[in-house]
Amino acid sequence: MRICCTGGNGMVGKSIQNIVPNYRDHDFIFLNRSLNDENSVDLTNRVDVLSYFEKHSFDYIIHLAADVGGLFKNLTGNTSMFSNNIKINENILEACVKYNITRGIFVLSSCIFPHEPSKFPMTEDMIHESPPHHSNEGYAYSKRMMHMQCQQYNKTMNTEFICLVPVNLYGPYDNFHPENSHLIPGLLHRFYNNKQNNEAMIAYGSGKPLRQMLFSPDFAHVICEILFNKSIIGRTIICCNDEEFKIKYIVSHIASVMNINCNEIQWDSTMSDGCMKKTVDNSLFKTLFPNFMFTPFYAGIQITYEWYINNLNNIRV
Ligand code: GFB
Repeated sequence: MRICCTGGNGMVGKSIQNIVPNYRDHDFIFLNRSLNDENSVDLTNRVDVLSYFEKHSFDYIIHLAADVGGLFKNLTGNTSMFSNNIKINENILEACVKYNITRGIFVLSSCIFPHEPSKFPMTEDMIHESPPHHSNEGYAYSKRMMHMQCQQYNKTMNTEFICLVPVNLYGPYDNFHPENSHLIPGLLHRFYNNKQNNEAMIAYGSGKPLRQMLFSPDFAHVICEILFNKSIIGRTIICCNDEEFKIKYIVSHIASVMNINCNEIQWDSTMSDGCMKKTVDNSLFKTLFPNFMFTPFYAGIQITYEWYINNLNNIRV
């Protein structure tokens, strides 16, 4: 099979590139935004997207590409993130239907779930129950619209579009931008620089919110397992293990991995906490993959930190 993977140069895309040798019967083509090669496509540009897919035929798609970021990017970027992601997702879906790509993986996020759900943990059928947290409603609604479209195409065009819902992803190849990144890369990068410059170790918010974390190489395996498992069609599946941590624990763990004294950490309570809790339910995933071994958080952080230190000169910021 020929598989098109959008967002091929991003954190999950790079992790899929690393496991492609396990799938020798298939051809993976990784799209990117900025390498200026024949697979560089501006996915917000409908004409570019349709002309690319007219020239290159595929059987399956893994749609990872998105205008994405952590809490603080979302807080200031809701309008542009909605607009960019709606264009990206609509262009990709239109190309899939027009050029007969009938099976694919479309990635959502646990942050698109309701901010004040009727119950915790939240299950797949609760995505549209009520509004998402205000901090990232632009991104959340764009992903919810993609989810609705996938289900519509599955119903009316007989497609097998599967929507996967990871919790907060982290790992090698992440974006370490000091302001726009997610918690773990943002903290690693800032703590590393603070340590180098003998500056105070600042973490944001109260440390009280709860987060579930998913090691991106694990998610890469999940994506490929589900894509090639033809018994799974048109479903929405939350992907996570049973761990959930307070932000304070995550920050302290990162500090200890970096040999930073946790007592040195100062909390900037003027910075937003974002959503306090977005716990989702992994029962469906565990039914489908009862033996899947997730990387424990402490191990994932160690691997991510070592990757960061070994790739300091070419990290994405
Ligand atoms: O990963 P993060 O930025 O996004 O985590 P969300 C934010 C939480 O970590 C907040 C605290 O409680 C922050 O106060 N925090 C502490 C920090 N120090 C830092 C830091 O240095 N950087 C960052 N970024 N946070 C995102 C959504 O929400 O979840 C996105 O906004 C995305 O759309 C992602 O889907 C999965 O988990 O709050």
